[in-house]
Parts: sequence; C-alpha cells; structure tokens
Amino acid sequence: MTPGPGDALLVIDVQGDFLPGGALAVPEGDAVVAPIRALAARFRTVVLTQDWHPAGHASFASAHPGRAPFETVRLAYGDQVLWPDHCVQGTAGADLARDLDLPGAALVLRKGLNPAVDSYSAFAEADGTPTGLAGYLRERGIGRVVLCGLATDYCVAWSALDARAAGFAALVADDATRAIDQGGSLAQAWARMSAAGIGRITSTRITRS
Ligand code: VGL
Ligand code: ZN
Repeated sequence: MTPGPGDALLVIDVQGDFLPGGALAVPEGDAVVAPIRALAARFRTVVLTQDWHPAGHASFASAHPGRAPFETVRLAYGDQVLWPDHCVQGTAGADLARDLDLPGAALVLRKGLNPAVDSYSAFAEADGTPTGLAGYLRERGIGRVVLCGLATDYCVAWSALDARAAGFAALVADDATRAIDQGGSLAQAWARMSAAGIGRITSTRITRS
C-alpha cells in the first residue's frame, strides 16, 4: 500500500514501561522503534497514544489487596487483567520512547486516565466512554488507519477492533508490533482481528508516495 491523505498511522503506547527494563516490559518491545520511525515518514497524519494512569489505578494489581499481576478480576465494566503499576502520569516510565523521535506527530492522545476504568483502546475506555479519536480522524478525512506499537494483543488489538467498529479500515503493521502473549492472548487477539476484517501487513510493503 501507498499511504495517501486519507490514511493515518496510529502509534500505540511506545513508552518506557513497555520496553525492556520497564515495569510491564513487552518482550522485544524495543524492536518496534526502528520500523515505526521508518513508517511514520510515509504518513501525512501520525497519531501517538500514551497509556497514562493515575497512581492507584484500578488496573494495577497493587490496588487489589491479595491479588497479583496477570490475575483477572471482575470490575463494574467486565473482566480486567491486573498489571504491575505502569505508565503512571508524569513518571519516566510513562514517557514516550526517546528514540521514537516523531516531532511531526499531529496528536498525542492520552488514555486510561479514569482511576476506575482501563482503556486499552485509543478509541474508547473499557466502559464504552469515547476518547474522541474517531471524531478527530473523521473530521480530518481519515478513512483508513495503520496500527503499530505495543502491545499487539492488548492496546494495539483493542484499538484496531474499535477502529473497525467506528467504520475505519484497519491494518496492523505486524513487524512494528510486539506482544505480551500470556495464556494465548496473542492468538486470541489475532482471531478476533481477522474475524473483524483487520489486515496484517509488513511495514516494508507500505511504500512512499
Ligand atoms: C497495555 C496492558 C496494560 C498496552 C496497557 O499498551 O498494551 N497493556 N496497559
Ligand atoms: Zn495500562
């Protein structure tokens, strides 16, 4: 594909805490940085997201006495996987990866700010509250999004599924993502994305116009 004015690149959560050594490190998470930089140069519209939780967030295992990271609990809006504390607002771990270096990005969207509700998706919080991203993209004439970043099986997948649900075409740049992949979560995410008509593309097949 060759991106045109109706295409946007969504760069999901490439932040210190998801990189090796971070609080919720994604295996090989740093491997996405170089392909994303190359990809971003081919899109007129680039949107970055930042997981941005208040301290004590409901998705943190530390907020649930007796619970451990990677266990699942039932919250008001449904099942919630519990995570180590990560991407706390204003901390170094919440910063975008320094070498991502995308000064031309149009928008940095923060998500997961509600202390009681998680937001894997860039489009809507887990209780359905919209972030406004669909409106932003629509108003800018975007009809198709290419997703990359971290983690494939959580924030990338949920964002891609919500993009489709909002009427956008969606592709995942596979080599520009990495997964947490616990308990079959990656295979499950790909099954859901494929069923929703979300394509899979290698970033080198996205060419300059
Ligand atoms: C993410 C778990 C918790 C992600 C964010 O960016 O995929 N995963 N918060
Ligand atoms: Zn999070």
